[in-house]
Amino acid sequence: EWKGRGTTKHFPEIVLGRCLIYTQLVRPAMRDVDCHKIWEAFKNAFLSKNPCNITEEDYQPLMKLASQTVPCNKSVFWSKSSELAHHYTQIRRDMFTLEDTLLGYLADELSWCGDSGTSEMNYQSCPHRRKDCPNNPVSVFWKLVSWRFAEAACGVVQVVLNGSVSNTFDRNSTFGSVEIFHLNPEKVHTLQAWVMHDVGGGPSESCQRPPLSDLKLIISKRNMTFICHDNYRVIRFIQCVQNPEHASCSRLTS
Ligand code: ENP
Repeated sequence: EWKGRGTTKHFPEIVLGRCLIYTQLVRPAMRDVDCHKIWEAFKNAFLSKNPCNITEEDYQPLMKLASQTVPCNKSVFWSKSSELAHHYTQIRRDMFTLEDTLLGYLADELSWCGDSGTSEMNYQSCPHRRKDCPNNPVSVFWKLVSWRFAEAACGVVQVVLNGSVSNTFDRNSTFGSVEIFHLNPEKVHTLQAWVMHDVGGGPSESCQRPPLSDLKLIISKRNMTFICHDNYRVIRFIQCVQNPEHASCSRLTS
């Protein structure tokens, strides 16, 4: 009936399993978190409810159970650069993207919804954000966790952007529409943007071009310092591990 993909197969087992892996193995400091309670709160947020009418309040019990603090200077945002940003934080284990926190880890790449008539998940289809309705279980979840992740950030924050697409800074993205407006200027003094180009990539955006000057303007108006670097060396190393033969990578050590 809906235009979006249905609930991911084995959703309950995946969420419970990811919760146990995260709290027991990935971040053992969180070993006392009760994953069964987390799963109960997660499903109660959307099961037996109209999947076009989900609210932030529906997720409040889950938010409370899974609360977590990211240390200052360790938050990493991203847009159009999911894989690279996550490789970066997998190496720099002290840094966190949203998907390196429990809530983002639980839901990463998954789809879920129920419907008001039954207490079952809908494995056939779920509402699509643009084609059906914006207040669906998945979109409301990501908007809420992204906003809370941004609001809680402190010190210097980083964003990994993709300089090889035309919408490097996209005002309609979660980063451009939710996260930058929820950074608290009383806690976050600087945003460092890393504009990464694909190794051997063609024409693209850079720190000097309009999309990035838009971002600079928004950040400066909100009283934070904006720093932008094209092809930040540290992240370039990661790209070069995947493309060791490329000429632009062999010059990197000089
Ligand atoms: P993007 O633009 O690379 O989008 C990442 C993914 O989020 C895309 O697959 C996009 O789906 C999906 N998405 C789901 N709901 C929304 C949404 N609601 N929205 C924009 N995209 C949505 O990066 P973003 O959007 O900036 O998100 C990354 C940041 O958000 C990270 O910093 C992380 O902390 C947080 P589609 O259909 O557009 O392909 C309203 C606006 O998750």
